[in-house]
Amino acid sequence: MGFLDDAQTMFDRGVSAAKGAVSGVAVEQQAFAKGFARLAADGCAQGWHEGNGGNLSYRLAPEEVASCRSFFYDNPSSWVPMGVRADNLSGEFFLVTASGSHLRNVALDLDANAGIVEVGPAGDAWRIVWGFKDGRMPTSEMAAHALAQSARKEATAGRSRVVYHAHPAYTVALTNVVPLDARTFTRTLWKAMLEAMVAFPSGVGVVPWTVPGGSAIAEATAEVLRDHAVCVWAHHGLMCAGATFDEAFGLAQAVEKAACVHARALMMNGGGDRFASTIPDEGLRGIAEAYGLAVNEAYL
Ligand code: 2HA
Ligand code: ZN
Repeated sequence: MGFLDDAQTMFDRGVSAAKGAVSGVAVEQQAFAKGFARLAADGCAQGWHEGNGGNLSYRLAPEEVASCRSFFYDNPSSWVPMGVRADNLSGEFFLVTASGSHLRNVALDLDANAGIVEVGPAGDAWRIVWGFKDGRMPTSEMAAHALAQSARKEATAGRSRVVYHAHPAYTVALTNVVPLDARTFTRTLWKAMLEAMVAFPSGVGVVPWTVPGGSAIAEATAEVLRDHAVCVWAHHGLMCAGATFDEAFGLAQAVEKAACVHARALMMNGGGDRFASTIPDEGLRGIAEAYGLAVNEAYL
């Protein structure tokens, strides 16, 4: 739904639709918002978002904040504590999916199923400046998104902007049968198929079963994301990050493809993991050299 379809809600929040209409391209029509909606739809097409499963956040660039400002509510919401703190997010703006929203609906109605929050000066609270129509709120995993965004911003000198949480089935299934240490889990995926190491040379970290939605999973995930672009949540899903929507989505695809190959190989092999052939250890080093990858040496 375009913003003019819902002018009454906008007026209720103190926004002049007329002001927005004459001062730029609607938020929904801007490239970052289209990329956000497309990733949500693509994740659904993969079968990774049953019901309201999964969530997505994007850290706006300063010029994107500038081009959205005329559409922001005149009266933002009051500040809501995040339950975690990230100094380097002070003053940042995020487009985030709404709590309870089904990702299949994000592209159809962005300002109901997502919204933009501003992070406060202390990096420990957010307020709504756009979207989250009809009293919606940011995702239940807002704390995890905040600390993940913070960790990846730091790890990539500010390049990373997208954090994506999905429930891909083979990745989740693998957490039932593969030891949950990062080295074993990473090598299992790397050895399943060539593209795995190419896509995630820093490997994947794993957070053992943790109740979602709070600061515990947020802190454990941020610890992993300091030196990995992907964090697997045992018996739940994965959280991954990238500079672009393509990068984050491609990572999730590569992890899930490798998990799928390994799972199918186990099935073909009667359940055992002593395969007739795998990529040997020297083969992994060979991939790293051939592609010039900044590979995590501890996992070779
Ligand atoms: O329902 O995926 O992790 C959203 C989630 C919680
Ligand atoms: Zn989830």
